[in-house]
Amino acid sequence: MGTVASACVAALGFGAAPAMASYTAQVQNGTLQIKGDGASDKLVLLNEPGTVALDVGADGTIDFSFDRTTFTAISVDAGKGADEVTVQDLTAQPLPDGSLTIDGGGADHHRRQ
Ligand SMILES: [Ca+2]
Repeated sequence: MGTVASACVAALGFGAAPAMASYTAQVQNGTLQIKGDGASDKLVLLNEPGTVALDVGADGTIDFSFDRTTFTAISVDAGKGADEVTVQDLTAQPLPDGSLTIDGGGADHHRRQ
């Protein structure tokens, strides 16, 4: 006699990513991977004590926040478009040189201290 196991697993989750955000961000293998789409977007990377926060659209609202202990490098792939990536250091512990990679077609990035 066989038993039919019927399992209905709801694996569909609404993640932390807001639907409107044109960037996605996740930690993978110790690297915080930030990906933009083809549109022109502003991205502010806030280097805060213990946390790196991302403000997509530079509208003052934090869209993503990651614990600094979960990654050792940051990779930004801004995608196509005239993206503007700003790094703002709000802590005395700046991101180590070389740990931040910014890639993207028309990416224009600068650093504010
Ligand atoms: Ca935002």
